[in-house]
Amino acid sequence: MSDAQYDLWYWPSIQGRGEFVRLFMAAADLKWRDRAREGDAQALVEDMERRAESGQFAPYAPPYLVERESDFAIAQVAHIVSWLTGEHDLGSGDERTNLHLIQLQLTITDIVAEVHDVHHPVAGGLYYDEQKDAAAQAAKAFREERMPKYFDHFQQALRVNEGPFVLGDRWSHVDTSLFQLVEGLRYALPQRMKTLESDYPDLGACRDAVAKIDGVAHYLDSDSRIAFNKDGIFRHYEELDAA
Ligand SMILES: N[C@@H](CCC(=O)N[C@@H](CS)C(=O)NCC(=O)O)C(=O)O
Repeated sequence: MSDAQYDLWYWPSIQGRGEFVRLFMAAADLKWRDRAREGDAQALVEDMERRAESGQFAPYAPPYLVERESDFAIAQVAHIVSWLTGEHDLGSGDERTNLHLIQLQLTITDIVAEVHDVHHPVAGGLYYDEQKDAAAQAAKAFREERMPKYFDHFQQALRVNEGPFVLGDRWSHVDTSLFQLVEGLRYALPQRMKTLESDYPDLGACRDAVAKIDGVAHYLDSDSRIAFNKDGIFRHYEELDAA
């Protein structure tokens, strides 16, 4: 019998959006089962169908997290990590600050959607090869305009309490997601990150501090942390990267 409190449901062969939830749970020492990795993608499809037919509110898309004892299922990365924050008393202790953390997490959701749209600017249902020209255009705009604008914003947030985390010396769901954002962009756009990162030392310091959280360090060292690949959200296509 597993002692896991939660079931995470997400596509098994990529980090994807599921990784933001995994990193948060790892930092918080929460135990979960990665259900589609124990089974396969079909198991995920079937679980979603079952929930859609249950007459209860159901997730639209993975990732979603299930509290095993109650079968309560909750979707949307930003929503999942803020729900867990409340459940396990991992917030700032101040309601308005917690709202600002959620605001930042939702902004991370926005940039993650833009990262996806760089390689799929026309349609998610088409292959990358079918939209390469549009992707090149989208990548240029993302690298030159969007990345610095988002990074300015995250750096400003990291300076409110003088780092290394957004709350100062206490990590939150925003920091674990910033870690994944930096890691993902380093993989996808290494040349761009190399030139940009020197302007954003606070972002790198946050990334390094998250990597040192015991639960995260242990997780990163485990088989559960699979490598980035060309099916995930953060994808490396050489032609989309430039300094
Ligand atoms: N805003 C949602 C996005 C969820 C999402 O787009 N999930 C993807 C996988 S990363 C999916 O399977 N989408 C199916 C669909 O949109 O039809 C979140 O942050 O969790």
